[in-house]
Amino acid sequence: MTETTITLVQGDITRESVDAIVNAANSSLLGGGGVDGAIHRRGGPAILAECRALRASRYGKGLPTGQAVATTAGELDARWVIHTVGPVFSASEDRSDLLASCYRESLKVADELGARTVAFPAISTGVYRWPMDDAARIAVETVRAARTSVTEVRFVLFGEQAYEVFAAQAG
Ligand code: AR6
Repeated sequence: MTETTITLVQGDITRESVDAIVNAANSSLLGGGGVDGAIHRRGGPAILAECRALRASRYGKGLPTGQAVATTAGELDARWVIHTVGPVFSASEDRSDLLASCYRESLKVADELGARTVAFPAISTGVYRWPMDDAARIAVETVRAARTSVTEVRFVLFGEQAYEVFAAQAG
């Protein structure tokens, strides 16, 4: 296991140059809005074609929440996209373990691929409504605790507020 450096960037994850970009997908694997839409738009049709093939072969019922699976990165400046499904935030049920699982399982897939640099968005903090400060805490704690060969985890935050919240957690 190597030391994993956490870096923070404010910007659009589809512009990052890394071995693997993580997608905050949904279990259909067929695209959506937010980061998912941006990745498919900029990455081109090869990603969706592989997602469809994964559905046909392994995930007929969808990719379960908290799990992760890789495809090609199409035209993105990366070798792979790792698709993971975050939990929808619930005020009445603690789903933190599922959110942590997204980071752990994505890093496990990265290790299987041999990826050393991995960019993550703030999973579940958009359409799935997870409060940014709590999501940032879970993200940073989980990555710090992970046993992985990934040397750099880059959190790519959309907007200054998200960046500041992650900076406070990663401090
Ligand atoms: N680069 C980096 N971060 C981004 C970008 C981008 N290009 N675009 C948005 N974000 P979301 P979720 C931020 O909604 O909450 C999709 O429809 C955004 O500001 O993309 O996990 C899927 O198909 C927010 O902080 O993902 C699912 O149905 C964070 O990325 C559902 O949304 C995550 O927002 C998943 O919801």
